[in-house]
Amino acid sequence: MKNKILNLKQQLDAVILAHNYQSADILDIADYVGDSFYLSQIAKSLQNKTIVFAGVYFMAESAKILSPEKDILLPVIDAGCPLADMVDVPTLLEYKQKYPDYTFVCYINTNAEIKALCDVTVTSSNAEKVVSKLNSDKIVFLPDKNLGDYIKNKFPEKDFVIWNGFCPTHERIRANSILTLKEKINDLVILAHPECNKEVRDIADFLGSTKEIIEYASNTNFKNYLIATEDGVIHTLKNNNPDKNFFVPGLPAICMNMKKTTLDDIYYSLLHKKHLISVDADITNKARRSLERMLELAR
Ligand code: CIZ
Repeated sequence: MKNKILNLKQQLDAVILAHNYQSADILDIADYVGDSFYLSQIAKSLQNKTIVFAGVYFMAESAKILSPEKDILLPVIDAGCPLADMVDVPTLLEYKQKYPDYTFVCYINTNAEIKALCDVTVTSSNAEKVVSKLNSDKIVFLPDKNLGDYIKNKFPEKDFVIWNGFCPTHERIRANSILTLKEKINDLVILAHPECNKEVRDIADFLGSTKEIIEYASNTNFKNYLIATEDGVIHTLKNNNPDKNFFVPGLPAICMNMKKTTLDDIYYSLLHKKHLISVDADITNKARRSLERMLELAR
């Protein structure tokens, strides 16, 4: 299947992008691996017309918004994001009425019509920088309450209204499982994603996005790391750092949506050009403004 994919990819002059949370066999055949924003930027910079995005819906949609002229394919159309689905347009419009003088900051894990209604998008790696540059002390942050709380604590002078959403995969990671492992393993360095709950964030040695967690483990010289984020990053961490040990607390934190995509899906996505992502032109223009504002502020 890997050879079939590589041949077809060459024939079609296509590129495969895979999110850090994909399964190992997908990560191994991808041309580029990274977080959703890095991959959207890569999609924009490539000359190739056809891009297969192995990830979840909002990611392929963000790539399409930044590169409307390209064919962005999502191999499994119902690979969604429960966190992104925790915001709906009518409730967001109610919030906008209730908080008319607030700046609406949305996490990249949102659907296009939500980004279109927000002032700026952020990722977990640039949220702090973007918020620090906003000319506003009143912020509505959505949809992730954990990332929102983490950012809020960095800006005690600002007034935050935080949406009540969460990532079910990160929410399942428990501080007591981490502490149990810490008792057994000497010098365990805890690296956690800010989508984790407060108890986990409070005991972490380092908090960062997938990209920052991967960089931190590669650029430091400890032996034992505990990884509190989706399990997909472990493959890259082990490949990049064969002499280091990576542990997970309790059962691995697996996002079922991220793991829906298989090699067969990638092959049939290329063969039948499916599923072609399309975003309404008006939504594209408004959502692109929110994404481009992030780029400008995160520079
Ligand atoms: O930005 C992303 O792709 C997400 C959802 C998480 C991360 O930290 O990479």
